[in-house]
Amino acid sequence: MKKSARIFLVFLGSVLAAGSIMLVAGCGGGGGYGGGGSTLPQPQPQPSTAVSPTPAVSAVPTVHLNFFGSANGVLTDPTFGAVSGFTQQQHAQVLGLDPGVHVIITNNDSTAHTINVYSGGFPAQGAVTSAAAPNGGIFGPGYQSGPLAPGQSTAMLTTMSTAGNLFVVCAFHYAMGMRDGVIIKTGATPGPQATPNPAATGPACHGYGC
Ligand SMILES: [Cu+2]
Repeated sequence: MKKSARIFLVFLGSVLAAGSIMLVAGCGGGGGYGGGGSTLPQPQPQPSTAVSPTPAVSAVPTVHLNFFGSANGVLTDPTFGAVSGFTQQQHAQVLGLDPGVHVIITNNDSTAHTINVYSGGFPAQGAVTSAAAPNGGIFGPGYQSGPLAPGQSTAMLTTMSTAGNLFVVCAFHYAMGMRDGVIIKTGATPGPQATPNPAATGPACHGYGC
C-alpha cells in the first residue's frame, strides 16, 4: 500500500513497468534518514482547466529501500532473526518486493555500503566480500552491488522472477548487524518496523549504527 504511494515521489519520467528501490542510509551522527520521504518534492498545483491525466508512473511500482544508521532499531523476525540497517520505510524491517520488477538502489548515507544477496541463509561473515557481482542485473542470489558511495545508485536491476526469500548483508557492516531478509512474492509488502532506539550510543541501541 505504501509502495504505490511513493511511486510519484522518486521515480520520475519512466514509462517502463519498473520500480525503483532507493537505499537511503543515515549512518552515524545524529541519526535521521537523510533523503527520507518527508523531504520529497510535492506535486505542483495544476491549473483548473488542465486535464489531469492518470500519472504514467502508476505503472511504476517504486520501493524505497533504506540504508540507515543510528537509532533505527533492530527487529527480530521469526524467519530471518535479527535484522537491521535496511528498510523500505524508516526503521528496520523485513523487505517485501514483487518478482520481476525493476529496482534501483541508491545509497543516501554519508558512508559507503554494499548490498550482497544470498539464498538459503545468511553467509558466514568471512565469506562476504565487497567485490561487485552484477549477476546479469538480477536482484537475486549472487548479486553484489560493490561499494556504493554516498549518493551513488546501482544500475537498473530486476528482482528475481520466482518467489522466495533472500538474505542481504552489507559487506562493510555485517558484523554490526547490517543484514536483512527480503521476501520476493507477488503482492509482498514490507514487514513491521522496529521500534527506533532512543539514542544511537545508549545502552538500548542495538543493530547497525549503534
Ligand atoms: Cu554498510
